[in-house]
Amino acid sequence: MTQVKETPAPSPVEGIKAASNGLRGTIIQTISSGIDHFEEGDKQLLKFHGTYQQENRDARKSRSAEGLAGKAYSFMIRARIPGGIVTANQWLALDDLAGKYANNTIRLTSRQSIQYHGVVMSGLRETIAGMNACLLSTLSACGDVNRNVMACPAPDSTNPVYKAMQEDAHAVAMHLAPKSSAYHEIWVNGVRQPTGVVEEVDPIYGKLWLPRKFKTAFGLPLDNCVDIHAQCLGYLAVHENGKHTGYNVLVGGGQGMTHGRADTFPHISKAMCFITRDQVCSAGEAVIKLFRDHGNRADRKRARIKYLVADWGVDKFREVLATYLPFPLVLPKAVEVSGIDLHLGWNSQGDGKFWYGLSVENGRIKDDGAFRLRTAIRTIVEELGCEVRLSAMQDILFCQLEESALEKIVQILDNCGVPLPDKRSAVRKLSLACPAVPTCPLAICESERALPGVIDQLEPVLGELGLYTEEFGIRMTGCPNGCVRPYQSEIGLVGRSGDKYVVFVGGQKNGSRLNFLGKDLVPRTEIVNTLKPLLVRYKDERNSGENFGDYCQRIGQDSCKAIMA
Ligand code: SRM
Ligand code: SF4
Repeated sequence: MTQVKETPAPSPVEGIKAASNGLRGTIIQTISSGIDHFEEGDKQLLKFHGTYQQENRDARKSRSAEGLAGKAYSFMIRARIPGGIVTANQWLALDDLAGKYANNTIRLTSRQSIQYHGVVMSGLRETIAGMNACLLSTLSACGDVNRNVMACPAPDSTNPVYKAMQEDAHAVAMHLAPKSSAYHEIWVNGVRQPTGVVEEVDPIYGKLWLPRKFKTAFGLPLDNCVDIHAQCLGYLAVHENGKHTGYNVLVGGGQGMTHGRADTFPHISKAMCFITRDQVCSAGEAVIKLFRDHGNRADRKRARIKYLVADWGVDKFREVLATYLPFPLVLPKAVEVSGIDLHLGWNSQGDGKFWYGLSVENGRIKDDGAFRLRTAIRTIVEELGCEVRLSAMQDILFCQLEESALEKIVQILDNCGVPLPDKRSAVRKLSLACPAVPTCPLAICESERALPGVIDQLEPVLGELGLYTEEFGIRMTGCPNGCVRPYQSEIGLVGRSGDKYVVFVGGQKNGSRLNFLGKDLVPRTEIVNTLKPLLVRYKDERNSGENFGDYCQRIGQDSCKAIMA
């Protein structure tokens, strides 16, 4: 008797999407009811609208001591900013909203966007409406759709590829944006919700959207500041005979994994085909539709497109992709990423204007005592009327500046107690941390609040070893989901349990490979002591020009583990 293979049941989120009435759920009814939080179904749908329901985890103890029932609910709101480009007026409006409705901070994200934290239900609609009023959206900043499309933000006109990538990123973002009318009904127009079922089928995503989130970026080989190999879909610029002829389409990057589940893992994207610039939208649509039709809808831990690439292999993926592309598949060109630029400090744009890149520690823009970063940025943008660009390294670039602006910027930063990029160690500038506690519900350990202390401990050790100016970074996350791409970093610190982290080493600054596990369950206070013997060996044994990650790769995982044991 032939056995019939059972199809696994779709995950509960699939049911929520199917019954969502075009992503409406009962969001508007809940907002109007005056309660402070949403129930599970709407919580899932809110993500498509760009917001997550969260809880202040710091407040748990004090609430229970005060006998307060329930949680301190609030919302994280994320913008969609293709290529991270924001006008001066938009920045000032975002800053106003941070003060009016959020916790007085703006969080730059690892995908060139911004987030608010701490918005309560009574300000949720006003904040999202306010963002739309300055022509920014939150639609599809989160959810099972294509998220914010990244592109290297440098306003560098000496190489036309930068502008081309920024334009193409915008075109792809608009092409892949969901066509749901629920978003404007709920947040922008305040139109009464239609009663009954809304028959809306998205032309690209269909009725059930994607099996899981989807991420896209444009990068160039010499400057992989967007970490193109961590993306579901990457467009890597190809130059032939000095001309930008198109892009290699890379598919299947991703970082998230789950401790104890060996079938989940970070994965580096693979080159699938070559396309010309006029094919960027149709190629993106083809990859998305392939994922829509073949992605895993039963197990959300294995639902990312990287698992299709890993399970099928490149040849089968290409074969299937060819059936979705509206043009013949051309094999990719021989192009690899080779560098990264942080775009910090004072730079000529090549068109008579300048930009100034400011390093923002872990992306958190706030005023805190004598350190008044939020005021400094607001003053610079107000006084210079400059365009703002956000980087995937959680930094900010002030653009289209006159030569005379430098003096003013330095003066404003100085007045506000903000260190200039050249006053920060290389390791601090190259490091990233995710928000983790208190806002992220998935955090196992601290991250944004912990990394500065780890770097404080590390800097004197680097000084002592003569490695202070060495260019390598630490990326820390409060759980294995990998929100700041820690599995590609020279040093990755991933929250494991309580105050203990997994220490990874051996990545490449330019994001071209994965690192490997060096030591598990390291208490936070022991991280620097654990790394020190490896740094000593690096200093003594490195080849000329060899960086820390390359050294760790050369001596191999077993040796690194033994040295750090
Ligand atoms: Fe992320 C979930 C923050 C970039 C992989 N991420 C979350 C949530 C929304 C937690 C949740 O589901 O409730 C975090 C909100 C924390 C908070 O309090 O704000 C969160 N992710 C972030 C940000 C803000 C980190 C940052 O420090 O900048 C980044 C927002 C980017 C943006 O503007 O869109 C952010 N997240 C990433 C990246 C990096 C990237 O995209 O280049 C990754 C790894 C790449 C990837 O997707 O594989 C990433 N986030 C995840 C995952 C793991 C997904 C998986 O494949 O298993 C989760 C968990 C999930 O989706 O269930 C997650
Ligand atoms: Fe939260 Fe984990 Fe992402 Fe950090 S890596 S923001 S702890 S989901």
